[in-house]
Amino acid sequence: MTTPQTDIRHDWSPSEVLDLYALPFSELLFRAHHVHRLYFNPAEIQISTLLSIKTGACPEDCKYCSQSVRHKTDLERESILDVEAVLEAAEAAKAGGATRFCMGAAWRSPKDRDLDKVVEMIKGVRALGLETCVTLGMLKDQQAQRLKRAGLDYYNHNLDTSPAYYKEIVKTHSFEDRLKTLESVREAGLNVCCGGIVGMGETRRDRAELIVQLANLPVHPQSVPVNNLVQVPGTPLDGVASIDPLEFARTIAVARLVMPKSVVRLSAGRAEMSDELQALCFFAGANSIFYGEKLLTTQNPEAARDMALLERLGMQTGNADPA
Ligand code: SAM
Ligand code: DTB
Ligand code: SF4
Repeated sequence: MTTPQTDIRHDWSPSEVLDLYALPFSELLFRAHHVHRLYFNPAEIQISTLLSIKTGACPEDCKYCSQSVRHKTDLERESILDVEAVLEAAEAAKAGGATRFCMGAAWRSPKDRDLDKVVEMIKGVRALGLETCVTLGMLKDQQAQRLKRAGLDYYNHNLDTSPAYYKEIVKTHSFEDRLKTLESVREAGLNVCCGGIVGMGETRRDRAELIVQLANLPVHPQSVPVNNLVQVPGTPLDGVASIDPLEFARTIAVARLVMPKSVVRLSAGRAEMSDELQALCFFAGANSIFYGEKLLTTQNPEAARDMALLERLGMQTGNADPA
């Protein structure tokens, strides 16, 4: 048997990543699980709770998203929430066992006055003893620095798919724009949460090229969300062929292998997944989930179902800190 690749690399080529994808399924999962155990307690899962702090009416045209003003979805738009309402939700998330509270806004990029309120939210959530994450769209350097000064722990900004396929999915901003924001966030000293979506009609090569882009960033994102597309009626991607569940598990395993120390989050799409597929994903190296009945605008599994699943699997919630 070849020794699993365990060093931290930033020079992955698409063909190497495609070779990992092409391994026999059990071999790929075995290798990924082996690497997972080198850095993490395999029985531990980090849980984050999400809240949409500004919903809908986004000027961008991302084909997967319920919140674009260009798509006719049933979503009710909502202007930015009051700080008190956000802190109430954060307290409830903490009481439910979450260790991180993630706040998402449907903006192309925040205005400086939008950040005034977000800064208050970050300070308040931190004071409750929770880690903080926000996802607000594209940032300028000084905005990222301001969020860092407010005490923000993580900024989420996904690359979403391969550079080539990105152009098919989003026309109002570019893959390069995404990379620029990631640089501002990294330079500000914030932890980076960056991953993508599968099941958008992309090829395996697109998935491999997304993973190459993530792994070849100057620092691996500390958190890598892997979302399975939630198909939303009224969005252009509603009705696209869904991804084979085993291919989804392979994607988790490949992400784990090339970013061994990153926390890999089994993100959107769990409500539509079987318990068995989720168990396979945890074995393949996923060690974080979104917890609570709602993602941003779509359904997540009920908290009780998740707790029951973790118990059946003999897993516990925790920080999933690298060993
Ligand atoms: N507007 C900001 C942005 O685009 O970065 C933040 C919010 S946006 C909703 C955050 C991420 O959610 C997207 O980058 C995408 O990865 C994910 N997402 C959005 N809609 C999704 C869907 N229907 N299914 C799966 N993931 C989705
Ligand atoms: C991420 O990668 N997934 C989360 C979080 N980052 C912000 C969002 C998932 C959104 C799923 C669709 C929705 O609920 O609107
Ligand atoms: Fe707007 Fe973000 Fe949705 Fe794109 S993914 S439409 S930027 S909220």
